[in-house]
Amino acid sequence: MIIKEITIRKLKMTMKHPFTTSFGTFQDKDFLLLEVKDELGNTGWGESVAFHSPWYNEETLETNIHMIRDFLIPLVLDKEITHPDEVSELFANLRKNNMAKSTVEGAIWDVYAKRNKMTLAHALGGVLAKIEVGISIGIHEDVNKLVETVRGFVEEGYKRIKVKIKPGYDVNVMRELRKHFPEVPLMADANSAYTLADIEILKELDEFNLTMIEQPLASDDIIDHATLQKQLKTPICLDESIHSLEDTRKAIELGSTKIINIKIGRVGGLTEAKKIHDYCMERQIPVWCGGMLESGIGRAHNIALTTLPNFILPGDTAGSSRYWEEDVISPEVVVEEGYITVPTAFGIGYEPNMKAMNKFTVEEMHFNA
Ligand code: OSB
Ligand code: MG
Repeated sequence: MIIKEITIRKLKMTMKHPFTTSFGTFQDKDFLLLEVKDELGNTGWGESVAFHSPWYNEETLETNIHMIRDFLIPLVLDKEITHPDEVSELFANLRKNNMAKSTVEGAIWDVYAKRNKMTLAHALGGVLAKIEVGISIGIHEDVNKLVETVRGFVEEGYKRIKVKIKPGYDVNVMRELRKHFPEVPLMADANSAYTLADIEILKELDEFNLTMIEQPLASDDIIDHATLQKQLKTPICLDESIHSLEDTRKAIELGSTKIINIKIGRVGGLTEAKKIHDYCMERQIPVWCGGMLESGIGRAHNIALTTLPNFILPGDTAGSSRYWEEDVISPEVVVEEGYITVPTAFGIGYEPNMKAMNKFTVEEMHFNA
């Protein structure tokens, strides 16, 4: 396979509702899509999950453009690539910038699956025909409103409810939710808002039988999380701290985490995501697929990955209508009774909706062999 053309698109979409985490609130979503075309005219799509500003990790939309344009494209354009696993090897001498790498690698996985007439799920070794999904709910300062929001999603059938927490908005909130929803699988995501000084508060969360608590401590920590896990009954799940299979191995060996949230962008692509999945499966560490408020292109990659057998906990891949009035894929991602049926069309399984895509595109950059 030879990649002959690459297009980077910068898009601006607005979410239906603002989303608040312990870092702050946002509603505008600026992001990149990348399209590759091979020598036979097949196309593949990838999405950068980097945000406009570096609040989740150090990458941004602009650093991704710089990396992709100046370093990554020259390594793949007009080069013979037999299998997408080779892409991470081509990128191996460039440090970090995982979301940028994943954008390019994801598009190459898609085009590879299409030219070999298979689904991306199949190309990855996926086995599930439908996947279970949960939903991630942002901070609502009014807890009664949060209860009503949660009720709506429980009634829609989402398989697990995750809520964002932050200091001062934690034990009280989880207590209220447990009172209203005694049986629903519930979890809390702190996005790194606590330190070990808060250990007494975090221990109080044990009372609510949470499926897990996600990334309570610093975004690059695996040491303090091990100290915390020893004192908590609730399993810790790492999100921000995991950038690679090596991080996964170390965190598991230290006892910092009992569950891994795999995000394709954070770990540098599908090849690394699959390695983490396989490593965790051998050690009976459950994994699930996190979300980054993606458009349908990124969600499609998440869905394909989630068909691997150790994705035994519901992910954050809610349907297109969760955030968007109109998504950039067709058909849109639909959740029924908490399940997404994995598409059977080749590659990512959804077609780009070019009309919507053009409407949201603010800039295009073309690269030819
Ligand atoms: O921590 O999982 C997270 C959104 C943006 C950045 C980080 C996170 C999230 C979410 C939302 O929780 C997941 C989604 O619906 O895409
Ligand atoms: Mg998280």
